[in-house]
Amino acid sequence: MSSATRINSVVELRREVEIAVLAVNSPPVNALSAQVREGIVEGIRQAGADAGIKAVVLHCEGRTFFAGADISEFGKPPKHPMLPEVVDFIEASAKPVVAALHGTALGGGLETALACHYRVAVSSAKVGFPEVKLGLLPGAGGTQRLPRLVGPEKALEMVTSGSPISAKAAKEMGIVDELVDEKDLLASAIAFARQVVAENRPLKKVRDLEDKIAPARGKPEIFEHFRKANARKFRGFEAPEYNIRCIEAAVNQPFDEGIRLERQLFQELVSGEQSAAQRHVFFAERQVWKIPDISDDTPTLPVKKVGIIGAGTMGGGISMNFANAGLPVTIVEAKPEALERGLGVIRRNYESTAKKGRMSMEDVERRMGLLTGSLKLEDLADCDLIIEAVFENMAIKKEIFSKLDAIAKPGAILATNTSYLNVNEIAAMTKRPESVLGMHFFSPANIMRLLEVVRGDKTDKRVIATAMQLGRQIGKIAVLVGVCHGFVGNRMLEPRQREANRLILEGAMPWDVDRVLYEFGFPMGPFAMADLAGLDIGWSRETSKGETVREILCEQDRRGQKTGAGFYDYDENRTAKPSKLVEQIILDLSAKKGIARRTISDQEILERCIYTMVNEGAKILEEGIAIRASDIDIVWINGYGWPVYRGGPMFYGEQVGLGHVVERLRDYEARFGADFKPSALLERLAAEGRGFRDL
Ligand code: T1G
Repeated sequence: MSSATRINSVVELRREVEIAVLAVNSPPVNALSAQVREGIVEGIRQAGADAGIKAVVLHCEGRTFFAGADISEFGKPPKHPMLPEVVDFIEASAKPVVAALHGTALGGGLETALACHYRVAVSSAKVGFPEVKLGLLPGAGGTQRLPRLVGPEKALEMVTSGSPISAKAAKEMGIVDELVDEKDLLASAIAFARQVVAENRPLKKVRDLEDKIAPARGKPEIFEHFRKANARKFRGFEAPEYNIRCIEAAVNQPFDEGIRLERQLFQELVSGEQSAAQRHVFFAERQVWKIPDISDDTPTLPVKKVGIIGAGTMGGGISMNFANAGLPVTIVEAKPEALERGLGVIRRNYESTAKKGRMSMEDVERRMGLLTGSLKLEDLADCDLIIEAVFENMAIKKEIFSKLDAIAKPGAILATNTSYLNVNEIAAMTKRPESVLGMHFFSPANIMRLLEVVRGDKTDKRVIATAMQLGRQIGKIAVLVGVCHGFVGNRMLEPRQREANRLILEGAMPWDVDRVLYEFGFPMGPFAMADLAGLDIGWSRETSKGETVREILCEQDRRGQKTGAGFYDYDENRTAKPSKLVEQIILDLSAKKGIARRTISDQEILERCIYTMVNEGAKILEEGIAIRASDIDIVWINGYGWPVYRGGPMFYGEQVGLGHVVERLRDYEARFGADFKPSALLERLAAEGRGFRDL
């Protein structure tokens, strides 16, 4: 090795005889911050000016090639050179620049690589354009260079899905020129650069490529078809359409024209509400793991064997998570037929995944092989973690925990999957409350990403650290919450349900409320959701008094989709239609309750359903049930279908303005009572002109 020049604190230029290595080291993920951008441009400039240098290798140290632009810089005053300037500078270099890819070359990182004249990668590398997940588009030439390399169809898929592809697939698609040895990326990249020089290969500028886009020119049907095929998936999101327009421009307009449009559309998105919300979610998803009084180096307890009590819908789904992670699971049921049914459901689940080609039959057998059924609690004596997932009844749960206390080995973690009940009361049934906590999964538990980890008053920090780590290990996003009725998610669901039920008695119809929340971005409204889940959950004819619409519907055997009728009528394709009969039931009940129905605006429906949630969230923060407001946002986005492009209820409250939320709540309080009384925290923040993020 000959010599090195430090360009700045994160970039160094090393000379390997006639090849220069531009080495970047900006942990944790070599984000393309202002310093990195500056260093790259200066490095290319110096290499260009050095006659002895024939080519440049762009290489990142640490775990990955550039993982994209520095997301934390968005929304702040621009610092030049901006990334578009950097990529143009690289591409315009008179000497070949070879990008050496490892880790995750994403977003601006891949755009930087596409501006290089050649790209080599280790097989484990991944490349992709995740910008759409941030409500953005590749704003440094990616939407114009990618289709020139891979064609419009593949480019559309990559920029609208945001999913990375493997280096192998990238090689097949022409993004990567050569796959090199895992152990020796830099040496292989230098050797490749030497070969380029030795063979006097041309400076391959992606911007000049035509062969992949020319065949699609003047064929708008390609894009129309793509839009139609993905309309449902893209519903509510702005960014996908902006990405499609850029790819369409890449095919039909000269490169620089396309770049101009890309720049304009990028600016529109980056300064918009949706991207601000999705960037908030990006960082919020990384904050949830940080617990102020439990440091990252808190020792965790070994979990090699898991026990699940209950093989019903929740118990079965929970078991699959651990089997998927390679952990042996013993599932205990009270009756043999229930156990058999539970294991049968799990096998059918796996087999249907295999039928869709997303798992091999060997995989199915291996995971089923990790599951052992039992009818005896005693068989859980050697488990490191036991999760109770039985019927939501306090007496039953208390009985189970007092038995478990006598059976489970010392140090075993005892968790309850309760959705509402007091974890401290359950823990008090044992002599080891420090080992008891809640692990609240969401149905279907093998699919839903959210896990509420419920911290009891006496739960040990190592037990919490272990549960959070396990959550990550089984692919969940774990949020630590405190003990209260319904924890965070279900507690905030109650005011929304309450208002929805009131609104249909005051003048709206179920399909009005559902339409407003559907258009807001939820996958479905509360009444369609109730029909899907079944209206008779927790209902019995003996105790039914016909005092709510739901009770009356159940009394008339309208139990939801499963009976073809609930709040809606359902046809043979389970398509929901507003029901004249339900309308009459509601009108009659309003009259019976002496409620004078009135016209209710969509805005009132939205405000009463959403602002009451924000208010409840503020109370949750006041009580310390949630560590931070963004945790509440993550709960609602990953557990209750809150649209990610609205950032979560607390972020949305801030975007609307807490002052406005308080004003609207006060108005409803004056008209409808104390349920709308703004929480003290909300009042204070509004008065001080501050937000939850300032807490
Ligand atoms: N900018 C700023 N910080 C980032 C970052 C980024 N691009 N990527 C990661 N971090 C931080 C993250 O907040 C965390 O910080 C730490 O790094 C480790 O991340 C113009 C517009 C690369 C797959 O969207 O997907 O380029 O919490 O915990 O699980 O066209 O990070 O430790 O303080 O996630 O190993 C496009 C985003 C940007 C990729 C690694 N790029 N990053 O996952 O670690 S937009 C992205 C990721 C763009 C241009 C456009 C993942 C990862 P802290 P981590 P990980």
